Amino acid sequence: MKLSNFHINSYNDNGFLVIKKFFSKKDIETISSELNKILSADNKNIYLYYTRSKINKKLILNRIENFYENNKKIKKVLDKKLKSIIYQIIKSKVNIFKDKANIKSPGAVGFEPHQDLTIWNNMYKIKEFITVAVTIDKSNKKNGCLEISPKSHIMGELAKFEKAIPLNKVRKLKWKKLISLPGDIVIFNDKTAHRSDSNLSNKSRRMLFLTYNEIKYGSKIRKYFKDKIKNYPPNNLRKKNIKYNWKI
Ligand SMILES: O=C(O)CCC(=O)C(=O)O
Repeated sequence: MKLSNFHINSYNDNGFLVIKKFFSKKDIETISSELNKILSADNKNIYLYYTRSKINKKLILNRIENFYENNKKIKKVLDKKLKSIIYQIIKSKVNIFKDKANIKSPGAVGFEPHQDLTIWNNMYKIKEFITVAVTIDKSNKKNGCLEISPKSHIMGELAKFEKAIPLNKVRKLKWKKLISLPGDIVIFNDKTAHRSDSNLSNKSRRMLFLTYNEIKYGSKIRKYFKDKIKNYPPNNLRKKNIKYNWKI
């Protein structure tokens, strides 16, 4: 897909860009069925995170991480198309930095308003990250669609390190609910404030979040996941008597 100047200016002005129907139905079906296969396979390199449902306190699947480098079919669908679209926006080639599928099973809690910058600030000396969110299941107000704050990317750091944006600032920001259909994408950067509500519907709301860095910073994905499972391992790799803290 070739982006117009209108798209690129819109990304630069607002801090995000929505592209409807970016991935075909077939692409999304491939990703969806591969995510399901991951759940029934036992690949120790792909990490499954579970939390408690806010509706009935049952253990529910929350996130799948590190599938990008461990599932050839998903990688093939995503790789070229996303790298090409990012290239058109930031005029630089990129490497994948991290990947996750937020499953948002029924009852999953939402995400507090935050900028990714406050968590990854200068991580591995990388100065800027760009993320693409890919809708797998339709998202709406009931299942906690992504919400973005237009123009927040030019407001500097809105929160302290590893913290959510404080309420007095959240109230002053504009918020836009991004209701989406399978195949839609939204591109934003590490300064763009975003959040989402809990999923109070009876179906999952799966959305991929693929984060990239410019190639001049190298390829850090392996290092990222090595450090990640040390600091915040998936449920099946946790040690007893240690409290692990999820940072936004
Ligand atoms: O999945 C969502 O609803 C939001 C995800 C998010 O904000 C994040 O992972 O940083």
